[in-house]
Amino acid sequence: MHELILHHYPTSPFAEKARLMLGFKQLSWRSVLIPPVMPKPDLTALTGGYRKTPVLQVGADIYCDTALIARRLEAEKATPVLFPEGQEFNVASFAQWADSLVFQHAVSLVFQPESIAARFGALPPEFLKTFIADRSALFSGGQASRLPLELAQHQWPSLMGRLQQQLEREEGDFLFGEPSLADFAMAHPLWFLRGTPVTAPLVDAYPAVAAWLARVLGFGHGSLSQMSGEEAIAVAREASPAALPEDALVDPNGFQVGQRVAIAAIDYGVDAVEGELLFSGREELILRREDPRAGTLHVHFPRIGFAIKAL
Ligand SMILES: N[C@@H](CCC(=O)N[C@@H](CS)C(=O)NCC(=O)O)C(=O)O
Repeated sequence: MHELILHHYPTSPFAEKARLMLGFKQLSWRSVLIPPVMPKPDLTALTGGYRKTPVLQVGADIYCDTALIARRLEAEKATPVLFPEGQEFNVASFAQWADSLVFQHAVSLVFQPESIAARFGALPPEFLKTFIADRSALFSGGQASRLPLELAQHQWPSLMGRLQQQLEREEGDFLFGEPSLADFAMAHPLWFLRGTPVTAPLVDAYPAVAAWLARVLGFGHGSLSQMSGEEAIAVAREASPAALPEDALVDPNGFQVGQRVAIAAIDYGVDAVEGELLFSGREELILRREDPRAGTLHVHFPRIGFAIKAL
């Protein structure tokens, strides 16, 4: 059995979503810290170009995007469940909505000038410059656009008001009754807002929301120990990729196993990963690629939110 290796950095909200899912399942994992801005040479040696945070590595298998990481963790340890029986569609669809719409609100609110001053004030001004240039490159070529601050401020009371209304009921411990992926997807943007005194009141003004967030964050991060990027690459080089899943699809657009393709996120961070298509399933696509440092890798992407092109 290979160890679970999470490539991440502490301040990333999507990384916090992954860390909390690991904590929820009480898993042990290795933590590889990656830079918050490009270049990320050790990470892209593994992914082939995908640069977003976090990425999960299991031996020579690389999982991009927390929607797929959630499914890989469910396969690693079945209980407690992230996708409760009978709620699979509701939970995955809600998570997709929160990861995009609620997260967009949080980004816009956190990156308002007063909040930037509080968040980055203690750091050298060159870091802020590098960070802003990196994030504008992150958004170039993708379909996502930044939500204007005024609109985020305008809509936020409806989002929080609805959440507060649902959670203040006695049976309102978690969004779908029992804990699920939905809670982690809704929690990470709020954790992000909480990180700066300017935006924390946007969460803390809603007591049932704050109490629910404390319950979700209370799952913790599981048990972790640090690993270097170099060591993670050596793990990949020495491992053989896992057997492919059996439930392949006839690809709706006619892509064939063995074909050379490029796969890229469609919203932002659209750097394409090239390789040989090995598997096209209902939820995931798997590419084989060779890396001079990491050897033969299987890179996994969710179907939703990623485009595939023939090379
Ligand atoms: N859909 C992705 C979104 C990941 C994402 O947007 N991560 C942010 C950090 S929270 C990111 O990659 N920012 C740029 C970077 O870290 O280089 C997922 O679910 O993993």
